[in-house]
Amino acid sequence: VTGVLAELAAAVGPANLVTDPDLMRGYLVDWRGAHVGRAAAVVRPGGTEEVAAVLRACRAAGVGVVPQGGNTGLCGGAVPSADGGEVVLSTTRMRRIRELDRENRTITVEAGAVLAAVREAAGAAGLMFPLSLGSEGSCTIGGNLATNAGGAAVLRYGTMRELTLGLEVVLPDGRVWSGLRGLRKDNTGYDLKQLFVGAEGTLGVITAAVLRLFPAARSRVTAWVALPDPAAAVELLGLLPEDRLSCFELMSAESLDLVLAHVPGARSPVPGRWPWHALVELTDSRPEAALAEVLATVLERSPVADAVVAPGRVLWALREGVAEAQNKEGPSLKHDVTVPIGRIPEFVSRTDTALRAAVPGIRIVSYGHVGDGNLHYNLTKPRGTADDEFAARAEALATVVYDIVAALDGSISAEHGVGVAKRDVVAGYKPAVELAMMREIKALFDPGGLMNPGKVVFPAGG
Ligand code: FAD
Ligand code: S2G
Ligand code: ZN
Repeated sequence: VTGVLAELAAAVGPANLVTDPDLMRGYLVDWRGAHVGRAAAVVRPGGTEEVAAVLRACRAAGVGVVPQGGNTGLCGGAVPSADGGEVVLSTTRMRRIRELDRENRTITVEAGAVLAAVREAAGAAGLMFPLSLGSEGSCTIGGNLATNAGGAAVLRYGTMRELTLGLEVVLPDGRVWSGLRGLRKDNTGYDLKQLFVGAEGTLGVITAAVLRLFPAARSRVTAWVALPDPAAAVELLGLLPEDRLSCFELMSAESLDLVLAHVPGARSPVPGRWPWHALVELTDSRPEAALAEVLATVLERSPVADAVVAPGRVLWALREGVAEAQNKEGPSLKHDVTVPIGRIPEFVSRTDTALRAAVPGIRIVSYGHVGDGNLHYNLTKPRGTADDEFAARAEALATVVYDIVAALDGSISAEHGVGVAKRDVVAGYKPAVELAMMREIKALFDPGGLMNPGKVVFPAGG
């Protein structure tokens, strides 16, 4: 690997080739500390041509490359393996917003641009980029594309897949594909950009994208509602006006309990103890949309037990607080699942029952984007038990969860992707022909298996 280091230094400039173990450390561990890798170096290219030079050099030397953006991924996809022979390619220097085209309602950004900065740039132009994740302060557009990120506004605006019109990608052999077209219609052959959205860096490095912009929300109302059960949540969801509903997040009592215990100053918005809670947000591009009245009318004839309208930032802080709060209670066994929306109640009752029987005292931290059928069904150990004892049951408990998801025609990874964390288990829930097609595409673009080695799919026969 030392031979290639000189070439990498030449490609990105010595200051952007990091080999010092202390300086590399942050790039080698994921956000949760669940995945730790080793690397020969971290390279920080400043632009597309430098990325191409890096990939050419690594390919010639047979060195694996792990693309990394904000390193907020939750499946270990952005950290290298433990063998120490790979190079982490950090896009964080490539953060320019190249162009905002108001008439075309598009914005062209580089892969390392942070999501919050892109949302801010759209807002400054009186428009909106709607992707909304708790990690927006650190995650990058390249990572959002590579994981096909979802988040809170999917039910209104779709996932990253629906928000993207064009991509610039450096292929594993160093060729640059400039597909930065801002067209809503372009039927001139295969829709190649969609191969790279959700590929988690296994088919090439995304270096720029053309993203869709939307009218800004000029009126907004956010409410917190107490609910007796998930069936009431699904019934309420069906009563809300689809053209105004932008977010519908469900939370179990255990999820809120963790936030109240670990987020300073957090208070439940509704008095009393309720088994389920939901955050509901309506928006409209017209300033005088009288959304509070619309919401009040719906709530009156819905099965909610209590409801309160409050400033969005207060309620969102409670919702976004769950991710961090879980980390404070020992290992969070995460299951980022989705089922057809009407089957959420059946999924919850069947899986809760099975898990409470298997692990008495287990805490089921289930919350998330039920508006689009996605639930973060995360498990925390019973109070007073040892971390490693609970973590040792991860595989068996995941099988219980995923078998029920599969029985309900759902998916065992809704928005976070596969990475290494779910690579093996996903293979068990996909038809053989689908796995074969994915491997054939991987072999076509990256015959040497050097792009993000070991992530998402095993090479054929691997
Ligand atoms: P990284 O973690 O750096 O990388 C993620 C994957 O993309 C890796 O496989 C990496 O190799 C690849 N990659 C990164 N950049 C590139 C590139 N330029 N080209 C090719 N491949 C690349 N996710 C959701 O979908 N919805 C949520 O609601 C959500 N909420 C979150 C809340 C918190 C508090 C946290 C910590 C995470 C959350 N996430 C959520 C997960 C994570 O933020 C997303 O997956 C995000 O899109 C990752 O972006 P990133 O820049 O951090 O990517
Ligand atoms: C969210 C990320 C955190 C988790 O907060 O919406 O996507 O624990 C999640 O799953
Ligand atoms: Zn989420």
